[in-house]
Amino acid sequence: MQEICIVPRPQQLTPLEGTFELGCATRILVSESTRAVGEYLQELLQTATGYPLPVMENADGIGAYHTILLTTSKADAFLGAEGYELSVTPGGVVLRAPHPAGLFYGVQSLRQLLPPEIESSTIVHGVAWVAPAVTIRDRPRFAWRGMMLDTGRHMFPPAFIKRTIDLMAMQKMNVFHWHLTEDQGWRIEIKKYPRLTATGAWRAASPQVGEMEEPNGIPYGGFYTQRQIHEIVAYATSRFIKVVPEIEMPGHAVAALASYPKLGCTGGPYAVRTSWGIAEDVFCAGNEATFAFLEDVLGEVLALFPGEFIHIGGDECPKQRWKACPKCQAAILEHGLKDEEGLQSYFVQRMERFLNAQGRRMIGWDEILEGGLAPNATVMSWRGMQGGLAAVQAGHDVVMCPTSHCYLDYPQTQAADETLPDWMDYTPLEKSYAFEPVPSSLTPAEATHILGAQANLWSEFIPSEARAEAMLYPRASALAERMWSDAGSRDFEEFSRRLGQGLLPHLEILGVNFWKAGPTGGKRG
Ligand code: TNX
Repeated sequence: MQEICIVPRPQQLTPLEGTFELGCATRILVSESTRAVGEYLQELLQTATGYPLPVMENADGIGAYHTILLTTSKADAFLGAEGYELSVTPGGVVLRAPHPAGLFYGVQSLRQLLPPEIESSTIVHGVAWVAPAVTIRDRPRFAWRGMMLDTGRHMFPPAFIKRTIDLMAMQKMNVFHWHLTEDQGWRIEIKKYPRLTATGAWRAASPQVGEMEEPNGIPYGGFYTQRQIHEIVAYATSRFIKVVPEIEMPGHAVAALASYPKLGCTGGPYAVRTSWGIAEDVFCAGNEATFAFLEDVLGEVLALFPGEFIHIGGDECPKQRWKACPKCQAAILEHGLKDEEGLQSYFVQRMERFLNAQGRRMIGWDEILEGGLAPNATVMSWRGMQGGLAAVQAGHDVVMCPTSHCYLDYPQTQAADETLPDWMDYTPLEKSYAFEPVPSSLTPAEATHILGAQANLWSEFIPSEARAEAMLYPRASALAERMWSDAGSRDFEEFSRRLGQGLLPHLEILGVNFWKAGPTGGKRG
């Protein structure tokens, strides 16, 4: 019997005798609540097969010969918000889940059971569209299965964002963390502050390949219009992916300062940065105008992103400027704060109050713990697991994405690489796969505060889409498995086989430039 290869690994899988074959008579049966997923499946299967695969209403929730039934009726509630049961037999396919999201993930599993040519964007003749008979019962381990893309350092066009969303969905990831503002570029249109994109989206140069400074003399920039963002959020929603926007504060804000210099402690002038690394210039925390500005910006952000979480950054905010700024020092006195760390904490807490009042939850990088954590904040732990651990113990929710396993901008080859700086640690596929988001010191009750994990792609050294894909895949696939599958199953050899025989051939046909290790050291794009 042929080995069944699905990534991420399903919780329970039982191979059966025989196969199911898609044919020109195959129909997709849905009810009102499952129609959208049915139409998604139709689209997925129609292009390569050329079969009509009509989507038909069938209220009784009972399959018929040669149908693919998608139903929520009589589904096992234990499967939760995202779990599903898939039964593939020679006579037909039944996909059952309590909620449409579960059906969507069942569709992703069914997709991987079919020959990889199913991914073709044109009709393929001469392929038998068979799936091995099997029953699968599956549900995710974590609710937050994220991927972050830094569009501040380098811009990726909307079509690439949508493609990334599709690939995330295929691997059952459900949070797209969109890093939209940086020292080197402000990428989101804000109607009230047009200079943010007129000025802040453009830089005079970027560092040369592999360098932190050394400008290359080539102007660079771009931004997403609100209309494009609206469309991308809708696209993600149709794939059960929540979009978490990140607006960086108080640091990583030089592009905003270049646009509105009064928001900085020195008043500028500032230029959108042309080098990587941490900037000393940050938002002035002693100026009411800063808060008014940020609340206006977030107001427009909230209208575009309906999801629960808003990311406010909070990382890498040097305190030199605040130390020398009369307004910041006055604010420390006025609010009875201890020092500049206290001021950062005041800043973040004030933004949290604003977001909570609008019915949203705030998330930030683990530096938001310094000087006292905002009362309801969720922490994204990147400098190791320690910040996340401390936050959980203080009763906060946490998303784990330590540099050690989850930073996919780090090299995956040990060979010298002049396109990357030396401070990045070697992070091969095997290392990402070995990731465990829940520290063993947590009690089961504490562990429920670990919402999940995330793959992060910072883009200082990722100037192209091809390069982005080479860095993301398949390491993101390894992390996707750690986010979805049970903690117990972590046999790297077995995973590699499943990846090589299952997911990667699909990605190949989708034209994904995934990393290929080998004598040449892989494609860099
Ligand atoms: C640290 S992770 C940063 C980013 C850089 C990244 C490079 C984090 C919150 N801050 O600004 O892009 O390292 O790996």
